[in-house]
Amino acid sequence: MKKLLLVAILALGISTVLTACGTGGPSINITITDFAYAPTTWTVPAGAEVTLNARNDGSVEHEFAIMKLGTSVTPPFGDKDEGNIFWELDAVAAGTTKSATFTAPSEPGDYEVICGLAGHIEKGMVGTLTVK
Ligand SMILES: [Cu+2]
Repeated sequence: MKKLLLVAILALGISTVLTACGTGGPSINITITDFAYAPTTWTVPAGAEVTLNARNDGSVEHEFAIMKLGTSVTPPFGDKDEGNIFWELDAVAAGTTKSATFTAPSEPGDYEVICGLAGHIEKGMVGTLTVK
């Protein structure tokens, strides 16, 4: 009987570990159209492993680029801005969903999100990622 209890405890312990490994961090679900993000604000915990699921319902390709803290893009987006990108999901083709995981910044604050394709910021493709 004691042996059976031990086996049961061990089995419980193993399943707990597997569950801990299997569950991911927070996720962001975003719908992209020509030319907007929905929603336009997202909040994630600092340093979290975040899964981004971006669905492009538009008719042209779009991007989701997180700018470094304290930087923002003055349109048009160009070479001056490339170095300020913290992380980006690029080339989300029209009519598709693209997913990727990134590590949220460790520094709390409001990070600008933009689509860096020509003319897209000007048409409204701007959002805010809040890190808490
Ligand atoms: Cu775009």
